[in-house]
Amino acid sequence: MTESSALDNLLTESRTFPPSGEFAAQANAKASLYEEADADREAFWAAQAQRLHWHTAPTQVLDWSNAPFAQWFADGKLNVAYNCVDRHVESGHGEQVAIHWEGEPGDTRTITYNDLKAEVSKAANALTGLGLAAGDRVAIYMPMVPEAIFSMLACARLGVVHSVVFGGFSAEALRSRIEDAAAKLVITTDGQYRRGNPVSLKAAVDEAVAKTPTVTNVLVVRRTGGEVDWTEGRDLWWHELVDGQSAEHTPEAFDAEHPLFILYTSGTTGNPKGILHTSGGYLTQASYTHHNVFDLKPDTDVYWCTADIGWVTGHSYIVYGPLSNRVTQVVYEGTPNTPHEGRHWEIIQKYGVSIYYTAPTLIRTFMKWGADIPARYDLSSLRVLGSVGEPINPEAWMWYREHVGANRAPIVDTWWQTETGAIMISPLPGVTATKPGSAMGPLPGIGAKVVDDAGAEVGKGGGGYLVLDKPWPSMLRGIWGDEARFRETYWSRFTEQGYYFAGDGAKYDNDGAVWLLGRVDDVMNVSGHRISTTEVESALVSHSRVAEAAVVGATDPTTGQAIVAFVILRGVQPDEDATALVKSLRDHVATEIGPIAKPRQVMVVPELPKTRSGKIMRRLLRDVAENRQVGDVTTLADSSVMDLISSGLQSGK
Ligand code: 6R9
Repeated sequence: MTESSALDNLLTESRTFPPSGEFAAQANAKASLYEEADADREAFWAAQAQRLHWHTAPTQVLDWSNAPFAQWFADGKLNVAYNCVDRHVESGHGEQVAIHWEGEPGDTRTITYNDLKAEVSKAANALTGLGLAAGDRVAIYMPMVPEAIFSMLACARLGVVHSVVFGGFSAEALRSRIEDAAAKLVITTDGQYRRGNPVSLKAAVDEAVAKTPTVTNVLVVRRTGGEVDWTEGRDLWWHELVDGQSAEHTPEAFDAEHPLFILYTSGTTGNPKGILHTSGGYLTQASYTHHNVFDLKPDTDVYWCTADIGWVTGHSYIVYGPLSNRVTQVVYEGTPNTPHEGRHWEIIQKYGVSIYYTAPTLIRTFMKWGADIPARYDLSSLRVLGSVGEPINPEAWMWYREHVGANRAPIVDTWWQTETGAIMISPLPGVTATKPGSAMGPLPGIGAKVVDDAGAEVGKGGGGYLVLDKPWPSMLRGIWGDEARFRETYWSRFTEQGYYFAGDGAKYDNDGAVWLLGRVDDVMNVSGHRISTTEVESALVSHSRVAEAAVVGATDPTTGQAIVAFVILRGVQPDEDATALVKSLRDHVATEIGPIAKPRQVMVVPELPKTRSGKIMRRLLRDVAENRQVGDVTTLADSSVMDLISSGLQSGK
């Protein structure tokens, strides 16, 4: 969404949806949470930490003396996997279904907490047998199969740090992440289903680990049954190694600040950043937010978060938050239109899903497919709807409310980031009167503000940058191996005030509700996935035919933003087939980064618009990409460049 269209919404949006008395009466969250948190923030978080089982209860809450490196509950000890699995078995819920797993081809698995405990214990024993110990790193490169969740929890159980790499990423993206974290083990599958077809995954691992000497083993789950190359001594089948292990494993307690995972996310420059999260504070906030924002009732609800575990939403709202709260949840392996466009609604009907958490890009896709599709299914079990990943436009919000939520289920638009670890800004169902398109306000215990360039809070109706003005339990503890970049990226913009700079633009409306307006840096948001313009540019210039490239995110009705690339070719090849070349450039980006980074359009241009200091003026390229009149060109080193670009494009070159 462009800033001006969001502003228009904001000025015209007057609809509000107060919670029903019926919902409010049964809600987990009460308005008093805000008062409690305001009265004594640290005492509030100490109380939330009681949601967890501590082997050694913490006496400390926040230590901010070494800011911006926070410590939360530092003298406490816990085991994250014990909290997500064993304690539910010990409290008599071993027979409760933890996961209703639905494979893309239609196969299913039902996993109870007893099963989960056995599977995680076996996997933990297997990893120990491979020589892994607390502090080591493991890369998990898998589709949405149950073993992906078992693997994450097995790592957590052993204090081993996992780095989940999205299964849609390329071998090269996997390689750089393995290398950065010096991972010893990669867990993967033979292949994965993509829109009904099995495709290889193991081959990408083979390619990646050929160049990563730290990796001693590759553990492979058989999923599609496709052919795989095998390196004896290095490669191991899951069913041969893990299935025969003992289902008994005693969890050890780790310090609250013991690292739990690294998750890579795009930055404005250079390589992806390895965002580091630790244990006690992270789990406290994941659990607290999941309980209050989704109103989870563990005995009756069926929850479904449609994210992939390759993203932070999958970490915090499929694995850690929900399982710590003894959820019964649906995990779906596949795409929403396989084998038909009603697949999600069919799954909701089948399992009686009551809480559904998805992304605006998917809601807009559902809108495109038509409201008659959800209308064919019984969705009456749904009672809370969530949205995450990008600003949700009011039209999509209203469609979601009407056609999915029957004008009854509250919608929670949840703003947060890989770096924040858990939800930060969101309405509370049963408490907050919502507005279509607004994330409303910071949760109890969270400090967030909209500030101007100088760091001063803007007034009602004002816009600026979103900052987080108080440390929070699930905050990132750094960028793996790069302290300077951590300080520079998040803490150098408002040093004086000590604010965390989120990189998002935001506004207050006249009632003080927060409206997120998208990134203010060179990070694009495509279908809720963060992709940096620089990353795609680097991929393009690594192609032999490209001399220079500039990439912009153009507004797209379905994906939020779409990648549009402008390239200058190296030399001229008279007989070159332009269509074939553009295709090869798009494919090249998919190979280098992954299919999600494939540009929607590649435009071949003779020049790029640059300032005198050589900075590419993406704003002007965005005008071209969005078919707008090109804006102010006075700061261009050569003001005729835009004419050259536009005329070249019109003549179809
Ligand atoms: C959880 C997640 C973070 C970026 C963030 C912002 C955008 C996420 C949003 C939202 C508006 C929401 N974003 N949720 N924008 N409203 N409810 O998505 O993490 O992948 O790290 O992306 O996504 O721009 O800065 P991550």
